[in-house]
Amino acid sequence: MNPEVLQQLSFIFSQFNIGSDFISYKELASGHINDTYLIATSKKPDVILQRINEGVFKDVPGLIKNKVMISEHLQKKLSHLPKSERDRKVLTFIPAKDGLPFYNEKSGNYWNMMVYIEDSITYETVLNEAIAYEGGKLIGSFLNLTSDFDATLLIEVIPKFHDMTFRFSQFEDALKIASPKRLHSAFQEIKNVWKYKNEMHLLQQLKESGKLKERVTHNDTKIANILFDKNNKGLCVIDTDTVMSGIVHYDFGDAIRTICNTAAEDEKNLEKVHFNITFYKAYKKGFLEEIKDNLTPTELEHLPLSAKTMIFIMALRFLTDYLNNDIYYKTDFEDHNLVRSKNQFKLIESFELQLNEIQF
Ligand code: GN1
Ligand code: MG
Repeated sequence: MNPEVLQQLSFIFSQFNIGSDFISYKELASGHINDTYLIATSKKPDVILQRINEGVFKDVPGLIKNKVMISEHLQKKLSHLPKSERDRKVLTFIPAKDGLPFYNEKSGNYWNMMVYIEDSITYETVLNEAIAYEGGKLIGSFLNLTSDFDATLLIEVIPKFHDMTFRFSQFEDALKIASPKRLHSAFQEIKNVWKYKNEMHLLQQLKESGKLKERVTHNDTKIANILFDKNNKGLCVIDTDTVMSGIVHYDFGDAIRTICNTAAEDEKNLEKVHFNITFYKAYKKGFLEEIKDNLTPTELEHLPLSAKTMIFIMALRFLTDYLNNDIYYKTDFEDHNLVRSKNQFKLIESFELQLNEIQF
């Protein structure tokens, strides 16, 4: 443990209303935006302390209010379950000593604390069909249970987050300022962006014309944000930072982006990157079992397109950040964002080769 980090975390910990002592910390480094730590405490439960990136999120108190409201809603919807079970299926936020659901350091950093769900597992890639199926059930159930929550009560934490036109305009701005070196390295990916442009705006057009209903969506449904228990049963959807109003396609598609990728989203060896159709079918089965009655025929019809669209939007965003010299996502090496973008484009290619099977 780094002594400075230890000192900072134990101080932040002491600002929260929790009747136990700080023992040790471990960084959980899977996210690309926030800093997340698992804190071992003297009395159970252990907790998660998270510093929210206020460069990315402009209204952190609003974001935390969103998360707390959604957790409270889910807790009510699952009130028939014993508390011990409910507490493993829904995130519980712990307030600070002043009663606020976060602690704001003098330096401006915002922290929030959650109960750590014991004996839970996360994956970066899916190992088998059963996990894909459970992932689908959990995302479907999240959407189903939040479908009666008034999405207009949620603030838009990142305006136009999944808006394709907006992501294209950011990409075009990046093209203007990118270095010749990076433009050259990303030549093929830039060409790909233009190739898919029209098709990748279809969902947004349907949304804008009112044909796809807006509702509460999670907006970051990658596999790493799904907790499983020791028997690989889906437990809880975590990282609710980006819950906002959206369309089911965002969550259906973004989950597939990682669940059906045979490699991690930043695997460099593209030969390892394939779209796993068996996992797609298993995921879709689980998803529909939970939410089918809550979907319109138009929503259903466009689920396959949502997979391609969400893979594409991440390819585009990683590429844009690469052209901007890595100002948004955390990166571990020089071309990390380019690797991520290439990986997502390879996944789209593999998706396209299997489209006939995916549509049915
Ligand atoms: C970011 O930080 P993390 O891993 O929760 C990003 C998502 C991307 C994801 C790609 C606020 O999420 O949109 O899908 O990286 N979150 C934000 O792994 O931009
Ligand atoms: Mg996130």
